[in-house]
Amino acid sequence: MSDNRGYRFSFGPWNIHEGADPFGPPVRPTVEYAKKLASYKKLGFDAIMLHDDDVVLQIEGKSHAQVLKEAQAFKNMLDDLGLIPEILAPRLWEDARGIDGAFTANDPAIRRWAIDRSKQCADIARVLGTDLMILWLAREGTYIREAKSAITAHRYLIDAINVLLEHDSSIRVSIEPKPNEPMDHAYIPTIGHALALAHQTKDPGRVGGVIETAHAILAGLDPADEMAFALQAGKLWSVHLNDQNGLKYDQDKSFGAANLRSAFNQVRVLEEAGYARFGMVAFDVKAMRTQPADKALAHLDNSRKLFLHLVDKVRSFDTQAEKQLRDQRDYEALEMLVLKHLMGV
Ligand code: XUL
Ligand code: MN
Repeated sequence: MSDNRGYRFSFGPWNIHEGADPFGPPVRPTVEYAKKLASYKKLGFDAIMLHDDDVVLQIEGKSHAQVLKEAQAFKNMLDDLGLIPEILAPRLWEDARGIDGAFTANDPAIRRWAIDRSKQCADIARVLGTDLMILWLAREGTYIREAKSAITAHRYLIDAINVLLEHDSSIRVSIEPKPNEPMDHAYIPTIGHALALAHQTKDPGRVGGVIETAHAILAGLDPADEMAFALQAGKLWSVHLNDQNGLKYDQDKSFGAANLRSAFNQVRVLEEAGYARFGMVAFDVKAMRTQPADKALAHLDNSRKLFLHLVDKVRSFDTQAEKQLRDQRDYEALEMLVLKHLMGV
């Protein structure tokens, strides 16, 4: 049994990936779904993130009864594997109808479809036994500002969340902010936006956030501070740890791979808040495109191990010296204390 230092870890089936990018085809064969699921426990993971169509394949066109039946069969399979479903998310962005956004589409028929599919997603979550629904608002934005009314679009988002809260009295909705990609301008770019929106809904206590490292960096913000903002409000309901090399496309690099000190500070803020008691640590990471197939699970293993090393680093950090240096306002020495601790010298 591996020592997870009190944490529970999660990832999504999409984190085992064929390596395709917008400029090239897949470079690794598709890993059979059953094999993906079988790899979780071997890698030290207890939980799984899911989209509605990860649970019920080809979900569109299936009757509600059929969807719930397949969800139950999936739940039984997870139980057999000993896997906990962490979150469920409606994958609205892969349907052609959502091209101009789903909840914020100008066309009312598309908005209705998005809400109906999300309500169904809440029903699947209930069958699976999770109350946490993630909304990554992928295409809720525009390529050009003139394409939609942003004021109306934000109200549509609030309306959609209200419908979900009313539909299921126990569901919690967790918004995953991201400033861009696939859209040029996304409507909910930061956790500040997400929580402000949460407070305008009918039941703000059931609307929170999930912070992804890369998304915070893409917004030009510090991921640890974004997490701290949500934590102090009791609103950090999941994290998608990964890494990102500056303002580029969403890289989903292994946790800590680009900026170890930033990763240390993310773990530090989670430790300070006692996050392990109430949340799971999900890694939204992808193997490098150039990684051969036989080693294309290492990014998950490495992210989890790196996280655990950093937990040890946070727990063994000399907080007495930290306090003294803070009191002395000797920030150069405090910085060196951190860097030398990370380097082990
Ligand atoms: C996209 C992203 C998604 C969500 C789940 O950038 O992070 O994978 O985490 O829908
Ligand atoms: Mn994510």
